Amino acid sequence: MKMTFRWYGSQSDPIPLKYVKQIPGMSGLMGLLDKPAGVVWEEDEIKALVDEVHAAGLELEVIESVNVHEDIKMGLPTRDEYIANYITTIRNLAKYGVKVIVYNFMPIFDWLRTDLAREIPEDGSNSLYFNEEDLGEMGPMEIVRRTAEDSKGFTLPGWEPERLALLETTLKQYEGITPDILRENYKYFLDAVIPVCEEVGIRMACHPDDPAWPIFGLPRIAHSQEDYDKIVKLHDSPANTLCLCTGSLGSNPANDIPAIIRHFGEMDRSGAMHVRNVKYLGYRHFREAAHLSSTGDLDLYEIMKAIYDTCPDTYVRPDHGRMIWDEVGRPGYGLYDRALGACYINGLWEAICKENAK
Ligand code: DNO
Repeated sequence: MKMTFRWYGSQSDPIPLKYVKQIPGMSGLMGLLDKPAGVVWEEDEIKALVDEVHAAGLELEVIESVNVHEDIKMGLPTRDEYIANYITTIRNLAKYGVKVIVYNFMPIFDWLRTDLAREIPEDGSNSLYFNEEDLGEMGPMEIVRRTAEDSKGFTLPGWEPERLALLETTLKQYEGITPDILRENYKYFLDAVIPVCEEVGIRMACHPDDPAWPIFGLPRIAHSQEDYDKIVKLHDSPANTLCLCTGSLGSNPANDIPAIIRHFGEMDRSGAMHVRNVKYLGYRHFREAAHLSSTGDLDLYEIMKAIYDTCPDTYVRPDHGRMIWDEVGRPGYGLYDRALGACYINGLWEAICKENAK
């Protein structure tokens, strides 16, 4: 396992890389450049980021959120030009030592919450929260407005303003796109990019739908083991992998997370992992919890054991943390609780390794 940390770049992330390096056992980042979907990530920009990360004593082997343009997902004639750009980005990233690209194929919305700072009554911390009932009242335009308003001025992953500005039009364009059509468009994309990944030594890792069910009537095709079985078959290759995010998949209690990790770990399809915990509050109603198993409903020990047994070399990052100790930061991406999460995951890992070495 390589422990990593999501970081937004020195222009946008209030957490200095020096602090990230000081978290015990941190090997590197799941980093990103803040770029609109569809554009090429230029070599000089990638080099500048890689140099900065290396200078801090960290690695940059995983890049997150190279976002797929909506025209690719919708299968529009313009998709070929965006796929060509994506391929150039893959080649550019490979030149600078990137091994895994975490992306998603969700229409319009990446992750979605109805409250970015719901107080946890037990201890006064707060975390990201979702209640489908609230969503019904809000509708897509309202949720976008509220999310932007509540983000405390920070850009949020997957909520690029230029993309969401076209929300109404894009929602209309998706009418008639069924899950099967979306999958066909996905295959078209994978058939183009995966051979390039094989050539340059990069693995694509598909992030699940979050929450793990369809929203606003949009087709969503990556929220269960069955969905992912179809995705790996769309283009069967060791470069066509998954980012098994425990909290996203785990928002649906029907998903058995350790079993899903074992299933795809055994197939060598775990490109990267996001590890976090979820607390169920009702039907399609949950909040994010501290990483410690007993504070939520996922069993982090069983999750780490499944990783140890089936994909021990995968990249892991502590996913969203709560806001604690009065930290002011990007919702889900503060320093303190994610650092605690990393330490806890490392502790589980050490215990599992020692137990198995006996
Ligand atoms: C949310 C993140 C996601 C993820 C993207 C990858 O917090 O885990 O935004 O990075 O879905 O494209």
